[in-house]
Amino acid sequence: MKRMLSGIKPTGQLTLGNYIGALRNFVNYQDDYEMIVFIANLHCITEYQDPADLRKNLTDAVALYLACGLDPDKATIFLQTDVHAHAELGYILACNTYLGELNRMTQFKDKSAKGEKNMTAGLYTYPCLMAADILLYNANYVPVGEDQKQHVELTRDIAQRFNNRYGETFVVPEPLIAKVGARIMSLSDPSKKMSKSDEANKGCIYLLDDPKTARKKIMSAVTDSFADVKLDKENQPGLYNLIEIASALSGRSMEEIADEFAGQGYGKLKGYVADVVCSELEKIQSRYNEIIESRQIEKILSEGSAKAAAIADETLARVKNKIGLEIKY
Ligand code: ATP
Ligand code: LTN
Repeated sequence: MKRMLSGIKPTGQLTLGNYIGALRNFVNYQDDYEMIVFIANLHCITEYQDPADLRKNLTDAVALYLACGLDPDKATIFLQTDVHAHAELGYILACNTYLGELNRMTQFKDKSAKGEKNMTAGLYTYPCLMAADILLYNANYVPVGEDQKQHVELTRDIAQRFNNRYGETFVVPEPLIAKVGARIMSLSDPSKKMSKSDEANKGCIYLLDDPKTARKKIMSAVTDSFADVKLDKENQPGLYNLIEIASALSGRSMEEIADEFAGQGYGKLKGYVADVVCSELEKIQSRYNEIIESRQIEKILSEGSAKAAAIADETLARVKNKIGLEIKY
């Protein structure tokens, strides 16, 4: 069975973008692949997090993984910091990555271009840690949203370089990007990705938003003044995004949905999108509440990290041996 690995940062609450672009796909893959998913808590401290908020977000993220359908009997689920090999291999890979490569990472470039102050060294070297996350497990595939493709490609370059330098060590992974929903856009600004760090909060639907709030956000989503339901990503990006959300969640094609609402006002389409989203949120939230009450999270994480550490420690030992970092007795 091929192995698949992915992670989500527990920065703030998980969003509908995380669900459609990543989480939902993990659930679909867990029957056919050996699935490893983790909570990337080391990645999220590349920017300051309030400790109490972070603790709460960690629990919520695990509970949401489970509520969305990840099954601990099928997938290995753990917290990144519970497997020490991530930080250690992250450092080793940083020593095999060039500054020029990190300078080209768009996520970092965009943040610097915005003139963000207090950017940390951790944010800069983050792709090396992400490469470690993936390479430790010899993962064949990495299901991610569009924004992470570049980081997986860098991981491939780092793995190939290491293999060339030290001999065959790492499996070179491939990114796996869904055809629909790989980049859900903000409802208030369809030129931007729907993001947890959306300060105004209006453009982002959180998986724990109460359905009334989610409906309001959808009904006031920015569209256009053409007053014509069509699939035109370039000229009607807001509308396109709404149809993509509905398509991803309903399994209907985007064309079919656009045809159904052609000639009707945007209000009707928005109402449909809201129905689809709210019914998904209600399902997720009711399971989330059960999981929080069942108090199983700690046990699931400790079993998950034991399984993960067995794989990761073996890879790390091989890496150290190849590099010549240990004395052989
Ligand atoms: P931020 O929103 O702060 O930029 P993030 O949500 O991108 O953070 P993660 O939580 O680590 O960061 O993302 C987890 C997964 O969700 C990744 O695979 C990412 O590509 C995917 N993802 C995130 N936002 C979207 C989106 N708007 N559309 C589709 N996929 C997304
Ligand atoms: N960088 C990703 C989260 C992430 C990840 C990973 C995804 C960290 N490590 C390994 C896939 C594989 C993000 O910011 N969305």
